Amino acid sequence: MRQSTMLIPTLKETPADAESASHRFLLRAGFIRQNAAGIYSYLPLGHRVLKKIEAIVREEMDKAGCVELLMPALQPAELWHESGRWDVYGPELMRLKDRHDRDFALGATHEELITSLVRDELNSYKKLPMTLYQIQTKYRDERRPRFGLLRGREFVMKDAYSFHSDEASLDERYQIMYDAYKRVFERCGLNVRAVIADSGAMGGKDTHEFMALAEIGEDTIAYSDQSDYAANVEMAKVLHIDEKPDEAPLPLDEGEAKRGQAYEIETRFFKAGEDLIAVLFRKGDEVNDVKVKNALGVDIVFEAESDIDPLNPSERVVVMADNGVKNVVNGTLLDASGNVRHFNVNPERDLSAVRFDDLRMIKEGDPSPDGKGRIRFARGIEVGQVFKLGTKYSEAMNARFLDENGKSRPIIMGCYGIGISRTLAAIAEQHHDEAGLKWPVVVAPFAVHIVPVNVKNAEQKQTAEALYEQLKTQYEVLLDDRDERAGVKFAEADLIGCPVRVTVGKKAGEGIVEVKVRATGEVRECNVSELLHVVDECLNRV
Ligand code: 9G3
Repeated sequence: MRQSTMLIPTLKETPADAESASHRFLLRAGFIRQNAAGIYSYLPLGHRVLKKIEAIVREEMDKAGCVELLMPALQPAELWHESGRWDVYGPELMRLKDRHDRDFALGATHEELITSLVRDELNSYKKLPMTLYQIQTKYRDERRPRFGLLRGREFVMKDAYSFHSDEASLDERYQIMYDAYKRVFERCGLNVRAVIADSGAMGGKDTHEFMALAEIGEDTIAYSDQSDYAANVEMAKVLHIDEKPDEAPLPLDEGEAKRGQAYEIETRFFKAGEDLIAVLFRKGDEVNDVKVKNALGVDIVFEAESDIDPLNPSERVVVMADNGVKNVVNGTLLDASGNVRHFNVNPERDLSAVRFDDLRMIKEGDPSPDGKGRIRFARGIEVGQVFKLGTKYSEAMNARFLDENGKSRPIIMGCYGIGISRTLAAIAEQHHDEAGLKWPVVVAPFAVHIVPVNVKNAEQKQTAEALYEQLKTQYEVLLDDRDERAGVKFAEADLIGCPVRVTVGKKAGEGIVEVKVRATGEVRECNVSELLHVVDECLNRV
């Protein structure tokens, strides 16, 4: 492709609102342009990368036995009423009315749509299992879109849905998708960790998130330094180790309160529906709301205010405590405002009615839940997620099948997402330096970037054109045929980040050109007669 025909509006300055590296460089290198908050155009270079990522995803999905289809972005509200989610989601679900004043949702995800599609077809065990997928634009009206493509309001997702007659079949499909996801991200050149994640409001049970490691990531991963254990920090289990100080238990509230981390027990209150929950935990520990809601078996809990005394509750309150509280002897119980309410609290004697559970956030240095090594933290960008949905949607929407005994059962489902546009940004986060982007070969907008230093020099121009004609038979080549200063061309080539750059300069007359590997900065001269071989070597090594 000739650069003079391409729309690559590079920027010299970093736009003020670009807070992440990928946001900064994708804007500056002319890959994307913002049209509104969280809404972007993929300019030609960005579009080429997006299509390459889609192609890798499509190849792995097809290899994994998934069948592609395409569903509408405009979804009739009736389906979201059937699933009960029309009223569950707030302003994040974008809604509109058609000319007949009928309600529609702009698709944030497609569980309802796909279930309504298959429920009249997949009505016999003979037609199961089946896995369908699409690559489609999704809409989620994020309160705070940020970091460019990392958290947009319109984005490209591959979403797959699987349908099964039994759990064993779902488990098998889940593993196939899990392995396919590992291959997708490996091929994209992304350093990704699959972490145990919380199923959240999605119902179902198992779920894993695929996290691209990056400082800018919004999620925190807890991983073991000596095994492949890794979990979303909110899901990481804390191994309880029974270690008590050898101190004699004293009578409750007699004498004086002992202060400090070893003795203090803090209290926090939550509301779960109508219930008021008090959670006791050791000073220095942090309550994990996700664990509290999962322990209570509810979808969501909200922080609550209360000055109730957890030991002598004046009204109905469920009192729970993190396992760490068991190791306290002669503890000092602080109420939600941090005031001492009791002291010399000894759990076996004074907290016998309290329900103990793993309720705290895991911390760096904690033993890994699998007993191997210690926990470390890393930031990650969630680029993929696999869910065992169970029958949440098939029951709500009456998607049933007749089993081999003629008994009607709800279809068992799984769902699997990859953020295509988010993956593009994650690759940029992991592959850049201060000069710009450094695309892995398989997703690069072009494999080779030919840069003649001075197009006014006949020798350089002819050599560049000849090399372009020759190389483009083997590779995708971008020829910088613009009449621009050399410095500008080099800086822009580094910004755009094609894996190999061929510079045609003064030595063109002697048949010598310079080859630069963007990823390593390695530069070497070679004769034009051996260029194809050298480029081949560079591309296969990068
Ligand atoms: C909504 C809105 C936002 C949402 C959802 C629904 C996240 C929603 C979870 C999923 C689960 C899986 C299929 C592909 C993989 C992920 N944010 N989720 O359901 F209405 Cl506004 O999307 N869906």
